[in-house]
Amino acid sequence: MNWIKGFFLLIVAACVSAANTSARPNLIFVMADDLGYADLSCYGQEAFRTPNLDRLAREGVLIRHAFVSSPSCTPCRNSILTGQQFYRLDQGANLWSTLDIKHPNFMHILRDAGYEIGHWRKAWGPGDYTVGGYTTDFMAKRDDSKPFCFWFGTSDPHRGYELNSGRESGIDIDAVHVPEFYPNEDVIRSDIADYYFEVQRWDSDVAAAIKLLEDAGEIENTIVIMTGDHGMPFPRCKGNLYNWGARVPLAIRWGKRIPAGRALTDFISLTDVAPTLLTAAECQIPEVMTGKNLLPILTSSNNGRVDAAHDFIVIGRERHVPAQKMPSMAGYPSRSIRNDRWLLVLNLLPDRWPVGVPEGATHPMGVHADTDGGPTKSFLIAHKSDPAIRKYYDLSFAKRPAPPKWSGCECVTITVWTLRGASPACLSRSCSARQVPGPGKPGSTIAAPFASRIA
Ligand SMILES: [Ca+2]
Repeated sequence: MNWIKGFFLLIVAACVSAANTSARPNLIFVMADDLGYADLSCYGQEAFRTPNLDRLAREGVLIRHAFVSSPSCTPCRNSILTGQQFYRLDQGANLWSTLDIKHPNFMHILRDAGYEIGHWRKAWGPGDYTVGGYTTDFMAKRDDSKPFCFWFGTSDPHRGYELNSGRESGIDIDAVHVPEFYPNEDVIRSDIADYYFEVQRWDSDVAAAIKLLEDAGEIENTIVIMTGDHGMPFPRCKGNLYNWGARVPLAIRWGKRIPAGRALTDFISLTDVAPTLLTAAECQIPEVMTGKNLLPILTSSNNGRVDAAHDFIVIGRERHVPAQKMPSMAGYPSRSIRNDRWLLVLNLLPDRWPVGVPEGATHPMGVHADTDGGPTKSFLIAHKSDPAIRKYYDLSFAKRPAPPKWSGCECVTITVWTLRGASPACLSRSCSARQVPGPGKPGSTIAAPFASRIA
Protein backbone atom coordinates (compact mmCIF):
# COMPACT_ATOMS: atom_id res chain seq x y z
CA MET A 1 0.00 0.00 0.00
CA ASN A 2 1.39 3.36 -1.01
CA TRP A 3 0.66 5.18 2.23
CA ILE A 4 2.51 2.52 4.18
CA LYS A 5 5.48 2.83 1.85
CA GLY A 6 5.48 6.59 2.29
CA PHE A 7 5.66 6.23 6.03
CA PHE A 8 8.44 3.68 5.75
CA LEU A 9 10.55 5.96 3.60
CA LEU A 10 10.27 8.71 6.16
CA ILE A 11 11.22 6.40 8.96
CA VAL A 12 14.13 4.92 7.03
CA ALA A 13 15.56 8.37 6.46
CA ALA A 14 15.23 9.23 10.11
CA CYS A 15 16.64 5.95 11.35
CA VAL A 16 19.74 6.07 9.20
CA SER A 17 20.51 9.62 10.22
CA ALA A 18 19.92 9.08 13.91
CA ALA A 19 22.20 6.07 13.95
CA ASN A 20 25.06 8.21 12.78
CA THR A 21 24.75 11.40 14.70
CA SER A 22 22.99 11.22 18.04
CA ALA A 23 23.08 9.16 21.21
CA ARG A 24 19.67 10.43 22.18
CA PRO A 25 16.93 7.89 21.53
CA ASN A 26 14.49 8.04 18.69
CA LEU A 27 10.90 8.13 19.87
CA ILE A 28 7.86 6.50 18.29
CA PHE A 29 4.41 6.99 19.71
CA VAL A 30 2.10 4.32 18.31
CA MET A 31 -1.54 5.20 18.84
CA ALA A 32 -4.65 3.32 17.82
CA ASP A 33 -7.97 5.09 17.38
CA ASP A 34 -10.75 3.70 19.61
CA LEU A 35 -8.98 0.62 21.01
CA GLY A 36 -10.30 -0.94 24.21
CA TYR A 37 -7.80 -1.98 26.87
CA ALA A 38 -8.76 -5.64 26.86
CA ASP A 39 -8.56 -6.28 23.15
CA LEU A 40 -4.98 -7.46 22.76
CA SER A 41 -3.81 -10.99 23.45
CA CYS A 42 -1.36 -9.71 26.05
CA TYR A 43 -4.33 -8.39 28.02
CA GLY A 44 -6.14 -11.72 27.82
CA GLN A 45 -8.08 -11.42 24.59
CA GLU A 46 -8.63 -14.98 23.29
CA ALA A 47 -10.90 -14.54 20.27
CA PHE A 48 -7.98 -13.43 18.07
CA ARG A 49 -4.26 -12.76 18.30
CA THR A 50 -2.22 -9.55 18.18
CA PRO A 51 1.29 -11.04 17.97
CA ASN A 52 3.12 -7.86 17.10
CA LEU A 53 1.68 -5.74 19.86
CA ASP A 54 2.21 -8.67 22.22
CA ARG A 55 5.83 -8.68 21.16
CA LEU A 56 6.25 -5.03 22.11
CA ALA A 57 4.84 -5.81 25.53
CA ARG A 58 6.97 -8.93 25.93
CA GLU A 59 10.18 -7.13 24.97
CA GLY A 60 9.35 -4.17 27.16
CA VAL A 61 6.88 -3.46 29.91
CA LEU A 62 3.11 -3.91 29.95
CA ILE A 63 1.04 -1.40 31.94
CA ARG A 64 -2.18 -2.91 33.27
CA HIS A 65 -3.70 0.29 34.63
CA ALA A 66 -3.28 2.90 31.91
CA PHE A 67 -5.95 5.58 31.49
CA VAL A 68 -6.60 8.54 29.27
CA SER A 69 -7.23 12.00 30.67
CA SER A 70 -10.54 12.17 28.79
CA PRO A 71 -12.07 9.37 26.66
CA SER A 72 -12.61 11.42 23.51
CA CYS A 73 -10.26 11.80 20.55
CA THR A 74 -9.28 15.47 20.67
CA PRO A 75 -9.03 16.11 24.42
CA CYS A 76 -7.14 12.86 24.89
CA ARG A 77 -4.63 13.76 22.20
CA ASN A 78 -4.35 17.31 23.48
CA SER A 79 -3.58 16.01 26.95
CA ILE A 80 -0.87 13.71 25.59
CA LEU A 81 0.78 16.44 23.52
CA THR A 82 0.79 18.91 26.40
CA GLY A 83 1.34 16.53 29.31
CA GLN A 84 -1.60 18.20 31.04
CA GLN A 85 -5.03 17.13 32.15
CA PHE A 86 -7.62 17.94 29.50
CA TYR A 87 -9.55 20.46 31.62
CA ARG A 88 -6.54 22.78 31.71
CA LEU A 89 -6.55 23.21 27.92
CA ASP A 90 -9.34 25.74 27.37
CA GLN A 91 -11.55 24.70 24.45
CA GLY A 92 -9.06 21.90 23.82
CA ALA A 93 -10.99 20.02 26.51
CA ASN A 94 -13.62 19.22 23.86
CA LEU A 95 -13.90 17.13 20.73
CA TRP A 96 -13.82 19.03 17.45
CA SER A 97 -11.94 21.92 19.03
CA THR A 98 -8.47 23.35 18.73
CA LEU A 99 -5.31 23.41 20.78
CA ASP A 100 -3.98 26.88 21.53
CA ILE A 101 -0.32 27.02 20.65
CA LYS A 102 0.36 28.75 23.98
CA HIS A 103 0.30 25.32 25.66
CA PRO A 104 3.76 23.72 25.55
CA ASN A 105 3.67 20.70 23.25
CA PHE A 106 6.23 17.93 23.69
CA MET A 107 6.63 17.41 19.96
CA HIS A 108 7.58 21.06 19.51
CA ILE A 109 9.92 21.01 22.51
CA LEU A 110 11.69 18.05 20.94
CA ARG A 111 11.85 19.84 17.61
CA ASP A 112 13.43 22.85 19.26
CA ALA A 113 15.90 20.55 21.01
CA GLY A 114 17.13 19.14 17.73
CA TYR A 115 14.69 16.36 16.99
CA GLU A 116 12.98 15.93 13.67
CA ILE A 117 9.28 15.43 14.24
CA GLY A 118 6.62 13.92 12.06
CA HIS A 119 3.39 12.02 12.01
CA TRP A 120 1.52 9.51 9.94
CA ARG A 121 -2.25 9.40 9.44
CA LYS A 122 -4.32 10.39 12.48
CA ALA A 123 -2.21 12.18 15.08
CA TRP A 124 -4.29 15.04 16.47
CA GLY A 125 -7.99 15.67 15.94
CA PRO A 126 -10.65 15.88 14.88
CA GLY A 127 -10.77 19.67 14.88
CA ASP A 128 -9.09 22.67 13.26
CA TYR A 129 -5.52 23.09 14.51
CA THR A 130 -4.93 26.15 12.31
CA VAL A 131 -7.29 28.21 14.48
CA GLY A 132 -5.03 27.57 17.48
CA GLY A 133 -1.99 28.93 15.68
CA TYR A 134 -0.57 25.69 14.31
CA THR A 135 0.43 25.64 10.68
CA THR A 136 0.14 23.04 7.98
CA ASP A 137 3.89 22.60 7.66
CA PHE A 138 3.93 20.38 10.76
CA MET A 139 5.57 17.74 8.60
CA ALA A 140 8.70 19.73 7.85
CA LYS A 141 11.33 18.13 5.70
CA ARG A 142 13.75 16.13 7.77
CA ASP A 143 17.31 17.02 8.59
CA ASP A 144 19.22 13.76 8.35
CA SER A 145 21.59 14.71 11.16
CA LYS A 146 18.89 14.60 13.85
CA PRO A 147 17.13 11.93 15.88
CA PHE A 148 13.41 11.83 15.39
CA CYS A 149 10.12 11.69 17.21
CA PHE A 150 7.35 10.19 15.16
CA TRP A 151 3.64 10.00 15.97
CA PHE A 152 2.42 6.80 14.37
CA GLY A 153 -1.34 7.25 14.33
CA THR A 154 -3.91 5.09 12.63
CA SER A 155 -7.63 5.26 12.04
CA ASP A 156 -8.11 1.66 13.21
CA PRO A 157 -10.24 0.40 14.85
CA HIS A 158 -12.45 3.49 14.49
CA ARG A 159 -15.80 2.95 12.78
CA GLY A 160 -17.14 2.44 10.13
CA TYR A 161 -16.64 -1.23 9.75
CA GLU A 162 -17.30 -3.41 6.78
CA LEU A 163 -20.31 -5.45 7.87
CA ASN A 164 -19.34 -9.05 8.68
CA SER A 165 -15.64 -8.40 7.99
CA GLY A 166 -14.74 -10.09 11.27
CA ARG A 167 -16.78 -13.20 10.61
CA GLU A 168 -15.53 -13.45 7.04
CA SER A 169 -11.90 -13.07 8.15
CA GLY A 170 -12.27 -16.25 10.20
CA ILE A 171 -13.04 -14.92 13.68
CA ASP A 172 -15.25 -17.35 15.55
CA ILE A 173 -18.33 -15.32 16.46
CA ASP A 174 -19.11 -17.68 19.32
CA ALA A 175 -15.71 -16.88 20.87
CA VAL A 176 -16.40 -13.15 21.03
CA HIS A 177 -16.52 -11.79 24.54
CA VAL A 178 -19.69 -9.78 25.07
CA PRO A 179 -19.38 -7.20 27.88
CA GLU A 180 -21.80 -7.69 30.73
CA PHE A 181 -23.66 -4.52 29.79
CA TYR A 182 -24.88 -5.97 26.47
CA PRO A 183 -27.28 -8.82 25.74
CA ASN A 184 -25.55 -11.84 24.22
CA GLU A 185 -26.98 -11.45 20.73
CA ASP A 186 -25.57 -12.57 17.38
CA VAL A 187 -25.73 -9.09 15.92
CA ILE A 188 -23.65 -7.69 18.78
CA ARG A 189 -21.06 -10.46 18.66
CA SER A 190 -20.72 -9.91 14.94
CA ASP A 191 -20.35 -6.15 15.43
CA ILE A 192 -17.58 -6.73 17.97
CA ALA A 193 -15.90 -9.18 15.57
CA ASP A 194 -15.85 -6.47 12.90
CA TYR A 195 -14.05 -4.27 15.42
CA TYR A 196 -11.61 -7.13 16.12
CA PHE A 197 -10.84 -7.28 12.41
CA GLU A 198 -9.58 -3.69 12.48
CA VAL A 199 -7.58 -4.28 15.66
CA GLN A 200 -5.75 -7.04 13.82
CA ARG A 201 -5.14 -4.72 10.89
CA TRP A 202 -3.55 -2.21 13.25
CA ASP A 203 -1.39 -4.98 14.67
CA SER A 204 -0.08 -5.64 11.16
CA ASP A 205 0.74 -1.97 10.58
CA VAL A 206 2.72 -1.86 13.80
CA ALA A 207 4.63 -4.98 12.72
CA ALA A 208 5.74 -3.29 9.54
CA ALA A 209 7.04 -0.25 11.42
CA ILE A 210 8.92 -2.40 13.91
CA LYS A 211 10.54 -4.41 11.15
CA LEU A 212 11.70 -1.21 9.54
CA LEU A 213 13.38 -0.13 12.75
CA GLU A 214 15.06 -3.52 12.99
CA ASP A 215 16.27 -3.42 9.39
CA ALA A 216 17.77 0.02 10.03
CA GLY A 217 19.53 -1.24 13.14
CA GLU A 218 17.71 1.31 15.30
CA ILE A 219 15.28 -0.75 17.32
CA GLU A 220 17.50 -0.79 20.42
CA ASN A 221 17.87 2.99 20.46
CA THR A 222 14.20 3.74 19.96
CA ILE A 223 11.55 4.16 22.62
CA VAL A 224 8.35 2.65 21.28
CA ILE A 225 5.15 3.51 23.12
CA MET A 226 2.00 1.68 22.07
CA THR A 227 -1.44 2.74 23.27
CA GLY A 228 -4.90 4.01 22.22
CA ASP A 229 -6.88 7.21 22.65
CA HIS A 230 -9.88 5.63 24.47
CA GLY A 231 -12.13 2.59 24.40
CA MET A 232 -13.96 0.94 21.54
CA PRO A 233 -16.66 2.87 19.61
CA PHE A 234 -19.60 1.09 21.21
CA PRO A 235 -22.32 2.09 23.69
CA ARG A 236 -21.06 2.71 27.27
CA CYS A 237 -17.46 2.54 26.00
CA LYS A 238 -15.91 5.42 24.01
CA GLY A 239 -16.74 8.76 25.63
CA ASN A 240 -17.57 7.20 29.00
CA LEU A 241 -15.56 7.27 32.24
CA TYR A 242 -16.04 3.56 32.83
CA ASN A 243 -13.39 0.88 32.31
CA TRP A 244 -14.38 0.27 28.70
CA GLY A 245 -14.15 3.96 27.88
CA ALA A 246 -11.15 5.42 29.67
CA ARG A 247 -8.82 2.45 30.19
CA VAL A 248 -6.36 1.76 27.39
CA PRO A 249 -3.58 -0.69 26.56
CA LEU A 250 -0.05 0.58 27.11
CA ALA A 251 3.25 -1.13 26.31
CA ILE A 252 6.65 0.55 26.23
CA ARG A 253 9.85 -0.85 24.78
CA TRP A 254 13.32 0.70 24.92
CA GLY A 255 15.97 -1.91 24.19
CA LYS A 256 17.92 -2.89 27.26
CA ARG A 257 17.08 0.35 29.06
CA ILE A 258 13.66 -1.03 30.03
CA PRO A 259 13.98 -4.53 31.53
CA ALA A 260 11.78 -6.81 29.46
CA GLY A 261 8.96 -9.15 30.30
CA ARG A 262 7.41 -7.12 33.10
CA ALA A 263 3.84 -6.19 33.90
CA LEU A 264 3.12 -3.17 36.11
CA THR A 265 -0.01 -2.33 38.06
CA ASP A 266 0.85 1.32 38.70
CA PHE A 267 -1.95 3.66 37.67
CA ILE A 268 -0.57 5.56 34.71
CA SER A 269 -2.08 8.52 32.88
CA LEU A 270 -1.26 9.16 29.24
CA THR A 271 -0.41 12.70 30.35
CA ASP A 272 2.77 11.06 31.65
CA VAL A 273 3.97 10.33 28.11
CA ALA A 274 5.20 13.87 27.39
CA PRO A 275 7.38 14.32 30.50
CA THR A 276 8.72 10.79 30.06
CA LEU A 277 9.82 11.32 26.48
CA LEU A 278 11.19 14.77 27.25
CA THR A 279 13.32 13.31 30.03
CA ALA A 280 14.61 10.55 27.77
CA ALA A 281 15.52 13.18 25.19
CA GLU A 282 17.38 15.21 27.84
CA CYS A 283 14.88 18.08 27.69
CA GLN A 284 13.43 20.03 30.59
CA ILE A 285 9.83 19.32 31.58
CA PRO A 286 7.76 22.53 31.54
CA GLU A 287 6.40 23.30 35.00
CA VAL A 288 2.91 23.53 33.63
CA MET A 289 2.85 19.82 32.77
CA THR A 290 0.85 17.78 35.29
CA GLY A 291 2.08 14.43 33.96
CA LYS A 292 5.01 12.67 35.59
CA ASN A 293 8.23 11.24 34.21
CA LEU A 294 7.78 7.46 34.23
CA LEU A 295 11.39 6.48 33.57
CA PRO A 296 12.13 5.54 37.22
CA ILE A 297 9.21 3.10 37.07
CA LEU A 298 9.92 1.85 33.58
CA THR A 299 13.63 1.23 34.10
CA SER A 300 13.21 -0.54 37.42
CA SER A 301 13.43 -4.33 37.34
CA ASN A 302 10.35 -4.78 39.51
CA ASN A 303 6.91 -6.08 38.64
CA GLY A 304 3.54 -5.10 40.06
CA ARG A 305 3.18 -1.70 41.70
CA VAL A 306 6.60 -0.12 41.57
CA ASP A 307 5.62 3.27 43.00
CA ALA A 308 3.06 3.06 45.80
CA ALA A 309 1.91 6.62 45.06
CA HIS A 310 0.57 5.50 41.68
CA ASP A 311 -2.51 3.91 43.21
CA PHE A 312 -5.29 6.01 41.65
CA ILE A 313 -6.17 7.96 38.53
CA VAL A 314 -8.29 11.00 37.67
CA ILE A 315 -10.39 11.04 34.48
CA GLY A 316 -13.04 13.38 33.15
CA ARG A 317 -14.98 14.63 30.20
CA GLU A 318 -16.62 17.74 28.87
CA ARG A 319 -18.20 17.84 25.41
CA HIS A 320 -17.77 14.97 22.98
CA VAL A 321 -20.20 15.93 20.20
CA PRO A 322 -23.02 18.49 20.69
CA ALA A 323 -25.48 15.76 21.62
CA GLN A 324 -27.92 17.76 23.76
CA LYS A 325 -31.21 19.18 22.52
CA MET A 326 -30.84 21.49 19.52
CA PRO A 327 -29.48 24.21 19.45
CA SER A 328 -27.41 23.46 22.56
CA MET A 329 -23.67 23.05 22.03
CA ALA A 330 -23.20 21.81 25.59
CA GLY A 331 -21.55 18.62 26.73
CA TYR A 332 -21.90 16.38 29.73
CA PRO A 333 -19.28 17.46 32.28
CA SER A 334 -18.23 14.73 34.65
CA ARG A 335 -15.17 13.72 36.64
CA SER A 336 -14.03 10.47 38.15
CA ILE A 337 -11.46 9.09 40.52
CA ARG A 338 -10.63 5.40 40.60
CA ASN A 339 -8.25 3.01 42.26
CA ASP A 340 -7.92 -0.77 42.42
CA ARG A 341 -11.33 -1.26 43.98
CA TRP A 342 -13.49 1.76 43.37
CA LEU A 343 -14.61 4.10 40.66
CA LEU A 344 -16.28 7.33 41.79
CA VAL A 345 -18.01 9.16 38.94
CA LEU A 346 -19.34 12.66 39.53
CA ASN A 347 -21.95 13.57 36.92
CA LEU A 348 -21.87 17.32 37.44
CA LEU A 349 -25.00 18.17 35.44
CA PRO A 350 -27.15 15.04 35.75
CA ASP A 351 -30.24 16.66 34.19
CA ARG A 352 -28.55 16.35 30.84
CA TRP A 353 -28.40 13.15 28.82
CA PRO A 354 -25.02 11.42 29.31
CA VAL A 355 -24.54 10.43 25.67
CA GLY A 356 -27.10 12.75 24.13
CA VAL A 357 -30.85 13.19 23.90
CA PRO A 358 -33.00 10.35 22.51
CA GLU A 359 -33.90 12.57 19.56
CA GLY A 360 -33.39 16.09 18.24
CA ALA A 361 -29.74 16.71 19.12
CA THR A 362 -27.74 19.52 17.59
CA HIS A 363 -25.43 16.90 16.11
CA PRO A 364 -26.94 15.58 12.87
CA MET A 365 -27.02 12.03 14.19
CA GLY A 366 -29.81 13.23 16.49
CA VAL A 367 -30.16 10.05 18.56
CA HIS A 368 -27.77 9.57 21.51
CA ALA A 369 -25.19 11.23 19.30
CA ASP A 370 -22.21 10.77 21.62
CA THR A 371 -22.25 7.09 20.69
CA ASP A 372 -21.06 6.14 17.22
CA GLY A 373 -23.69 4.56 15.03
CA GLY A 374 -23.45 0.81 14.46
CA PRO A 375 -25.31 -2.47 14.81
CA THR A 376 -24.95 -2.68 18.61
CA LYS A 377 -26.33 0.80 19.17
CA SER A 378 -29.12 0.21 16.66
CA PHE A 379 -30.10 -3.07 18.32
CA LEU A 380 -30.33 -1.56 21.81
CA ILE A 381 -32.41 1.36 20.60
CA ALA A 382 -34.69 -0.77 18.42
CA HIS A 383 -35.45 -3.14 21.31
CA LYS A 384 -35.62 -0.71 24.21
CA SER A 385 -39.31 -1.48 24.73
CA ASP A 386 -38.50 -5.13 25.26
CA PRO A 387 -38.27 -5.71 29.05
CA ALA A 388 -35.39 -8.13 28.52
CA ILE A 389 -33.36 -5.51 26.67
CA ARG A 390 -34.39 -2.33 28.46
CA LYS A 391 -31.83 -2.67 31.25
CA TYR A 392 -29.05 -2.83 28.67
CA TYR A 393 -30.39 0.20 26.86
CA ASP A 394 -30.52 2.11 30.15
CA LEU A 395 -26.94 1.21 31.05
CA SER A 396 -25.75 2.86 27.85
CA PHE A 397 -28.16 5.71 27.24
CA ALA A 398 -30.35 6.59 30.24
CA LYS A 399 -29.72 9.54 32.54
CA ARG A 400 -27.23 8.88 35.31
CA PRO A 401 -27.13 9.59 39.05
CA ALA A 402 -26.28 12.97 40.53
CA PRO A 403 -23.08 13.33 42.55
CA PRO A 404 -23.42 12.04 46.10
CA LYS A 405 -23.86 14.49 48.95
CA TRP A 406 -20.81 13.14 50.65
CA SER A 407 -18.91 15.02 53.29
CA GLY A 408 -15.27 14.06 53.08
CA CYS A 409 -15.24 13.91 49.29
CA GLU A 410 -13.41 17.23 49.13
CA CYS A 411 -10.61 15.80 51.25
CA VAL A 412 -10.30 12.87 48.89
CA THR A 413 -10.13 15.22 45.94
CA ILE A 414 -7.50 17.46 47.45
CA THR A 415 -5.44 14.44 48.48
CA VAL A 416 -5.46 13.30 44.88
CA TRP A 417 -3.91 16.51 43.70
CA THR A 418 -1.40 16.58 46.51
CA LEU A 419 -0.13 13.10 45.77
CA ARG A 420 0.26 13.81 42.11
CA GLY A 421 1.87 17.13 42.76
CA ALA A 422 -0.44 18.71 40.24
CA SER A 423 -1.96 22.14 40.33
CA PRO A 424 -5.61 21.79 39.36
CA ALA A 425 -6.94 24.77 37.50
CA CYS A 426 -10.62 23.99 37.14
CA LEU A 427 -12.50 20.78 37.68
CA SER A 428 -15.46 21.83 35.63
CA ARG A 429 -14.94 23.90 32.55
CA SER A 430 -18.63 24.47 32.03
CA CYS A 431 -18.80 26.96 34.88
CA SER A 432 -16.86 29.93 36.11
CA ALA A 433 -14.07 29.01 38.47
CA ARG A 434 -13.43 30.79 41.73
CA GLN A 435 -10.57 30.53 44.14
CA VAL A 436 -11.09 28.18 47.03
CA PRO A 437 -8.58 27.24 49.71
CA GLY A 438 -6.72 24.09 48.81
CA PRO A 439 -4.60 22.47 51.50
CA GLY A 440 -2.49 20.64 48.90
CA LYS A 441 -1.09 23.46 46.86
CA PRO A 442 -1.43 27.20 47.39
CA GLY A 443 -3.36 28.84 44.62
CA SER A 444 -5.24 25.72 43.60
CA THR A 445 -8.63 26.43 42.13
CA ILE A 446 -11.65 24.28 41.66
CA ALA A 447 -14.97 25.11 40.08
CA ALA A 448 -17.68 26.58 42.25
CA PRO A 449 -20.46 24.07 41.43
CA PHE A 450 -18.11 21.20 42.09
CA ALA A 451 -17.10 22.64 45.42
CA SER A 452 -20.71 23.16 46.45
CA ARG A 453 -21.71 19.69 45.44
CA ILE A 454 -19.06 17.99 47.46
CA ALA A 455 -19.29 20.25 50.50
CA1 LIG B 1 -10.62 8.01 18.92
